[in-house]
Amino acid sequence: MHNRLGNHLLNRRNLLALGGLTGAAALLPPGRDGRHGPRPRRLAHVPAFSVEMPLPPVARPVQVRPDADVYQVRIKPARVEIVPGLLTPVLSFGGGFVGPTFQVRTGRRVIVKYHNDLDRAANVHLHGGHVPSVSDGHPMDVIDPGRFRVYDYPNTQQGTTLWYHDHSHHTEARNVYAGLHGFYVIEDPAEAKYGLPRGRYDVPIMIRDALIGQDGELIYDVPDTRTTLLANGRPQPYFRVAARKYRFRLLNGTTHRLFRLRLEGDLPLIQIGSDGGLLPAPQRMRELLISSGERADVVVDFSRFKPGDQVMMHDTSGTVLRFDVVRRARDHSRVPDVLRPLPDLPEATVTRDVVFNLDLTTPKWRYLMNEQEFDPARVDFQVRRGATEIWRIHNADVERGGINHTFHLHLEQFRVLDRDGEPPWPTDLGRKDTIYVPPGASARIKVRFTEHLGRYVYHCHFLDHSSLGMMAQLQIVP
Ligand SMILES: [Cu+2]
Repeated sequence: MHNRLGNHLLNRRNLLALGGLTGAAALLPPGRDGRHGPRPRRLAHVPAFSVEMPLPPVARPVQVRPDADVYQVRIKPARVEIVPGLLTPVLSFGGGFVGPTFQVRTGRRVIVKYHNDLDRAANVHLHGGHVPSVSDGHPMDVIDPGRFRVYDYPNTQQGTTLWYHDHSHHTEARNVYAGLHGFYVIEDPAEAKYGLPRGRYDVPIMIRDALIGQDGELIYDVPDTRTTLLANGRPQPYFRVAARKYRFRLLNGTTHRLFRLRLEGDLPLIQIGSDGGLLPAPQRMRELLISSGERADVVVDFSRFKPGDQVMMHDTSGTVLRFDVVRRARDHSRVPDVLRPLPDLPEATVTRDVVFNLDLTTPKWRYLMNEQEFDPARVDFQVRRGATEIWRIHNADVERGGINHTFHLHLEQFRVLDRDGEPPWPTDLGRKDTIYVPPGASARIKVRFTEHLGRYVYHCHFLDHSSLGMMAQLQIVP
């Protein structure tokens, strides 16, 4: 009896964890803005620093054509080891908890055929990608179970760290939480001259959180409960480094969290790039604020350390990972004082307002942008191709201690002009596609819509919010 009940709960948890429909509605409202607190449950014991941080596998093309590299990836359920000794059912791109890393080049077209082997719809959004509408992974363009879809990426943008993740409407938060995420790194021949760390010293690190039950199951609950920090899919791992400079491509792969990252002893995080590529100049940071979906390209110099030394990377909520210095190494890499200049944008001809707001007055809270829930049949902003626009992003949620939001625009990288009339934050510099907007605050961004036409979305990148409606649609017209 007791066991059967236990099994029942376990099965139900697995269903929830993997996005089944049973009871899902009850678990949806996220975070401190939600109606449910954490429920009592048995959690896995997660030891710190007991596993090495893995590198996601690198995707290999199945065909190299004169005009494009062709890849195939299966979206499928998998069982992976996250906590040592436990197998966790996840949703995966290609079988791993962090999908294969695409390493592509500026100017080289890539075609990816994704087969959906799941029992539910999914899709693939290339976050930060400058891609035609049909390949963007619009929330309504889903791949039904048993079907496939071909995504065509021109890779005309400059080198940068993108990522790809599920964006199927209403299910994106739980699908990404369950593992539908991976890196897409655009390498740019124009970057070679800077002499930055490269090859094995250029390392992507996806940082995210999780709540893991005693049998290894990923539990999808309110974000505040996700207390286990993962780096490339393993809890608080160690990573062996040489005493030299590294380039770390940091991604906040959570669906709903801010990280404030710091290295032990205030070792600087030298930020060289953000969402859309290299910065005009490196920024030495003691603390790096990075919200869901954002990337920060940083150089860390371990040359002052000797073998045997350890350097922790902390978030305010706990330790993320530990760098173990294991050897000395020659280092010919450098961080030049001047990196990639940002071209001027034309004068803006259109100004728009985007307001995040939760309606707490209805029994079922409503997650709104400009007072409306997402409706795929509605175009919220019609944009002229070629136009340069200023968008004022405002977070109106100041009640109940305030609710955080993040803003993500598909298709184009933007610049942050100012925040409440003050200069942008250090982490706003460069080309951005995602920014954190605190309660009551505003940010002005400037963006130019270049060659592509069609439907795209912009939304809160706390996917627990966007999946409930905090998303809107733009259409670019000739
Ligand atoms: Cu939000």
